[in-house]
Amino acid sequence: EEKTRSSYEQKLQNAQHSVSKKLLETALAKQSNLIASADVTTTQELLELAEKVGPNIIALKTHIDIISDFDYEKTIVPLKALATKYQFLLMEDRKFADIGNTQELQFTSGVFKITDWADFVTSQVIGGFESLDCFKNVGVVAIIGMSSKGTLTTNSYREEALKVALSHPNVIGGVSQNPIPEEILLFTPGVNLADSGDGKGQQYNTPEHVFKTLHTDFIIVGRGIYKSDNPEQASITYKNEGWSAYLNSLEK
Ligand code: 6AU
Repeated sequence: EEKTRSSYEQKLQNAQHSVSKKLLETALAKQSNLIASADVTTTQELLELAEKVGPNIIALKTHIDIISDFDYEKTIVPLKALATKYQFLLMEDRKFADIGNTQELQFTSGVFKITDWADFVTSQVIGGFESLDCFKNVGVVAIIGMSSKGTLTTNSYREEALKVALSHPNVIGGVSQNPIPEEILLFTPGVNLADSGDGKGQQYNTPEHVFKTLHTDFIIVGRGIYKSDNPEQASITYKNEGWSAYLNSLEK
C-alpha cells in the first residue's frame, strides 16, 4: 500500500510560519496549487501576465532582475495592487548564494529592494545556516535540488541542504525534484504538459507525475503559461490539472 500524503488542511494545522499559512489558505480558498513563473522582460508584459493569470494562481514568481525597465513606482506598486486584487503572493526567485552579509545587502538594497515587496524568496543554502538569518521578514524557499540536466545537487548535497533547510526558522519550503520531509512545503518547477525539455538543459514532468511521485505541494509553471497563445486559458488548464493531481495524490 502506497504511503498517503498530508492534505493542505492538515499542513495548515501544523504550519508555524505566517507565509506557509498564507500559501496554504490561499491554495484552499482558490482550489489552486499553481505558481506562475513570470519570466518576461518588461514591466508591461509582467503586469499584463499578472492580470490574466492572477485569479488562478496562489503566487506569481518573478526574476525581477530581468525586467529591463524596472522602476519601483511603475513596476512594483501596480504589481502589488494586482496581488491584493487577485489574492496571490509574490515570490522573488533570486536564488541568493552568498555569505549572509552580502545576501542581506542584495535583499535590502540596490534598485530592487526585494525586502519591501516580496512575500517569499528563493535561496541556495550553500552559504550555510547563518546565511539565511537575514530573511527575517519573509519566508525562504531553499533550493534543495535543481531540475536541469547535470545539476550538482546530488543525493549527498540534497541531504546536507535539507538539514540546513529543516533546521532554519526562516525556511518555509524547498525547491526539489525529489520528495522532502513534510515539515516544509515542496515547490516543484520543471512542469510542462507539452514539452519534455527546452534544449537548454531544462527537464519537464507533468503535474500528475510530480504530485503522485514527489507529493509536491505547489507546481511552478513558466513557459507553459507565459509563452502560450492564451496565458489566461493555460493558467486555468494548469490550475485544474494541478488540483486534480493533488486530489488524486490524497487517495491510497
Ligand atoms: O517552466 P519554465 O521552464 O519556463 O520555467 C521554470 C522556472 C524558471 C526557473 O528559474 C525556475 O522555474 N526553476 C527553479 C526555481 C523556481 O527555483 C529551480 C529549478 O531547479 N528549476 C527551475 O526551472 O523561472
